[in-house]
Amino acid sequence: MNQCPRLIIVSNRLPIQLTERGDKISLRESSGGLVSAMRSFFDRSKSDGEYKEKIWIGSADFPEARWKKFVFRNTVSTSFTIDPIFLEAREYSKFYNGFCNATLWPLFHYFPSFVEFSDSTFKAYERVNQEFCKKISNVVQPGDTVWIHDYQLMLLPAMLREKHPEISIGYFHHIPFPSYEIFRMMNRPWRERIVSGLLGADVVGFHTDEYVQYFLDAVQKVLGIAHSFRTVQVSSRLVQAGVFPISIDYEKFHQARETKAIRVEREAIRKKFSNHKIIFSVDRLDYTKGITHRLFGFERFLEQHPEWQQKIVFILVVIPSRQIVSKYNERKKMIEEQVGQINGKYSTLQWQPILYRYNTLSFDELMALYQVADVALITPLRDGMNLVAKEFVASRKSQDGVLILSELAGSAHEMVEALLVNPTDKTAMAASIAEAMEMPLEEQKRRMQLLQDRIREYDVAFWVRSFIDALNSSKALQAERTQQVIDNRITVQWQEAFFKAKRRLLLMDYDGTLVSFNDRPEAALPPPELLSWFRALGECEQNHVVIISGRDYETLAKWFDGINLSIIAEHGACIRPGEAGMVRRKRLSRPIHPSVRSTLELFTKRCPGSFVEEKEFALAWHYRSVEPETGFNKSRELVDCLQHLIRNSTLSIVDGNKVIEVRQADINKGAAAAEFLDLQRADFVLAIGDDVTDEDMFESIRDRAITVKVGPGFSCAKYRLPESVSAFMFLQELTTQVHAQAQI
Ligand code: GDG
Repeated sequence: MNQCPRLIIVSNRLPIQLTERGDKISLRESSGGLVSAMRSFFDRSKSDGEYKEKIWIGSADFPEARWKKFVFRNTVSTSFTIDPIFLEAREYSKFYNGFCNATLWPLFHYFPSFVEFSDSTFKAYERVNQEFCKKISNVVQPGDTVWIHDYQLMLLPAMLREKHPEISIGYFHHIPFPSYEIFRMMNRPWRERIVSGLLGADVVGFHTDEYVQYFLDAVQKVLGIAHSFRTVQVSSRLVQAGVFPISIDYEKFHQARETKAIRVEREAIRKKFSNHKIIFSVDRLDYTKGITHRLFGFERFLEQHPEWQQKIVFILVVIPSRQIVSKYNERKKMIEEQVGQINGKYSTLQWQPILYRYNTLSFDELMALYQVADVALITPLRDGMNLVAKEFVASRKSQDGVLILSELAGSAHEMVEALLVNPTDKTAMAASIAEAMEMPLEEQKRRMQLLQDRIREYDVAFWVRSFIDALNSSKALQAERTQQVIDNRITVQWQEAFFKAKRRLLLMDYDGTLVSFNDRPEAALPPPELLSWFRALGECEQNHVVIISGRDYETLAKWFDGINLSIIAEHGACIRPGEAGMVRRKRLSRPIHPSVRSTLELFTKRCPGSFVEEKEFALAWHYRSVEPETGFNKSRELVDCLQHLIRNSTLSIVDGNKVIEVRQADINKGAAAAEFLDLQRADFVLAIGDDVTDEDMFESIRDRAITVKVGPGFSCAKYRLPESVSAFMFLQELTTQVHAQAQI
């Protein structure tokens, strides 16, 4: 293990600019959100020495020769060790302008009609991700943490995992993750590559809970892997999806008022617009930013509120971006025509409603604008988060000013004190501008204070810290949840413990554990050897065998008639202690709603081979005999449908092994198993099962029992028995040898 863990940050572009003028080459760290996030985090955590080295890997937008010249002449002094990847220009363009910005960007921002589908740009995307993988492989050492950023590198986590199974990999997604209806517009191979690509990470992070849900939904629908508590099991690894809303370096924006350069800028703007209220917006040129819709909203405001004409100015700053992609140039033309049209219509000889600028801003100019504006109008049609909204709030030292924010930006989830608008609704936008104009100072301050308190507390250092903590604890969880595979040594230990024990309790699931699954559940009869083995166990009063199953009581009672064992049927709804015990049935608080039954029946009709099993406390839809892909797809649809249906009821859904069951939420194997344990005082307890319903049992008695999961899949059991080993044979071996010894 590496004694000096290192953090390797990976993003499409490096956070530096390397310029060459004449003989002089200079390097400047860029002021982007991610680099200032990382820098401020490391500045604050310098003393803890968590990472001995931080390396930033990304593609260079400067020629290799310039880098070599620079490194030869200088010691690179940045917050990070910079390690550039040099990609061939045409390849990079196919990757970046092609698949990244003409396919993924519009699709993930809900602009399906803008999406270009091209196999050749996807191939370039694969190749560039592969180049990143090669580069990182040359650098990475055991014990390192690799943190990959954003949609340009979604295939990279899995590529890297294949080569370095043990390293810690995090991925953060900065843009929205779309709903499945949008995501599925990509062909199946791309979908599979992207979803499995992301699952190469240990933690996959998003800005909002909604994006996490959409991602997990895609995992389930594309790869058929179910999730629970935002965790997915990929072969023997656990992958966690989490919500980590990115933020800003609050103090950098809050304290910036003090610099002279900003003061000069600010005073100049104030002087120019001394009798005007200022509305301000700044965005990269992008169709997702909703600039044309915003202009419509502003125009509607001028139309409906003539009293504000000549008293207001809208400073609209658009930052040049992605000029090679045709959709961006079209957008520029549209914006400029619209600005011209509004200015033409409303201007007087002394006044113009919109001051439009198409250029980048220096940090001082940006700060000055944040500080002088009365209103920030930030109305993207979609935005992963939107940091401008947070920067505006942090810059308002005197706590006045109003933020109007699109409800479709990720930041709207946290910034609820802003005036939230639908960016396509020009009437609502006009009303919000009017409300902002008239808002009393006290109310402005009340809202601003709440917004500032939140951003100060959950700033960017918090974001980095919480992601890295999640990554570290995901590794710890993996270690904890990695089941020990049962071997000879363990079997011998258990035999000794069994032999010594005064009372032994064996809690055994039936289908999939003691007998194999059968297309027809009624045909999965216990084989004669199983019955005789149970009989032998039951004859010794030290042993207490419990069959714990989702099956109905009558079937189990008939099959095990005459054998001294207990039955927990229907996941605990019906319990019979011992052979001659009283059968106890729990009462259903009310019958399962008829709409659940009709839904299951509808799915049965649509899906030949499936059927509904009626239990006393549950309804189960079985799809074991359905063609696998159809069965799986239909079962996902059914789960979605049932989730809506049973919301706010006392029912729960169990997504079992080729069966979906709806039942009372408080009835489960966990509660029933714990009840037996509490009564028995057994000093050897073994619980064994294969299905998700057995997880309740493992969870509830984990600290008091030997818990064994049969076969693959996520489990909180401590031990695992490979599917290839018959659970019945294993148990027989365990107990009969002990009995043989006892006879001697
Ligand atoms: C992705 C997601 C998510 C912009 N122009 C100038 C300038 N900026 C600075 C702003 C702000 C940042 O760039 C833009 O903020 P975004 O939130 O749009 O960030 P992006 O990196 O473009 O976008 C987005 C973000 O990632 C973080 O996860 O919020 O949803 O699309 O910091 O101040 N700064 C200066 N001059 C400019 O001309 N000085």
